[in-house]
Amino acid sequence: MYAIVRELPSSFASCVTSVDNKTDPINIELAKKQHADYVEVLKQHVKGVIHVPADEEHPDCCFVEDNAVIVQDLAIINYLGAESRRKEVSGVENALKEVPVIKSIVHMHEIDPKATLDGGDVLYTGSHLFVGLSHRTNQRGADVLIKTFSEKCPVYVIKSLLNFNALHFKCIVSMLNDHTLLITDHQAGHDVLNEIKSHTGDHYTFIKVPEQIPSNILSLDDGKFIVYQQGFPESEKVILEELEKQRGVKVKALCMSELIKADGALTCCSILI
Ligand code: CIR
Repeated sequence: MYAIVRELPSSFASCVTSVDNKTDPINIELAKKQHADYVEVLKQHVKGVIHVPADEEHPDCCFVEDNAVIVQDLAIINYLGAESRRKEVSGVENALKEVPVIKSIVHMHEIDPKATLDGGDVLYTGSHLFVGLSHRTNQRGADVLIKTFSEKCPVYVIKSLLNFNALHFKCIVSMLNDHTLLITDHQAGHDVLNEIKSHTGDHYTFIKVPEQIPSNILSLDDGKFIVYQQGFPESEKVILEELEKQRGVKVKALCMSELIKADGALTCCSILI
């Protein structure tokens, strides 16, 4: 497995965010350190890490997950929901050209100029691809994924997220392995769970975590090792009990406080291929 990451720019504090950071502004040096710690963990668990240099014109550029969706050998370069982020994708596109398994790259904007989509709204489990509609991802964006990937795997559109205040689908649900998902134990999570079940029956086991932010974990080594957010003791209890103790998953907590201030989750800082 390869990972694409992008350095955190010094302009990071000008990112798009819904968090009110006035009283506790983003500490850039700490953010860079937290991001570097994340990359260090990745290095120990993937075959190669491809580094894309930071782009100071695009404060959110380190959130590479949003830039592309990849299924097997085919990559779509997204047209992001936030206008200020749309031009950041070229750096990631260049990196994708270096990855041997990627055989073709298409551009969402050329398939449908009205489609918008952030990769944070897409969960590809290996068996299914789920795309959540959100304030960033519209139906036409989801339609591009259906058109492009349906021959490779079933694509399901999840609509219930629109009733809630979450930025992305993967702020609510993330993957441990191809049969197990972590989901937030709030109404948004319950609705998403029911929608996923309506498409896939009992294919997935769901592990419910009490808080929203820690429902986004980074799963590596086919789910045998995970990174989770430090600082959420209620959810940590579930992770230690149900993942580490019961399933033998190796776990690592990382403090990503400064990235959380930018609405950043754990999955969003890498593209895993
Ligand atoms: C944004 O609002 O677009 C960025 N500040 C955060 C993006 C986080 N992306 C993700 O979770 N996939």
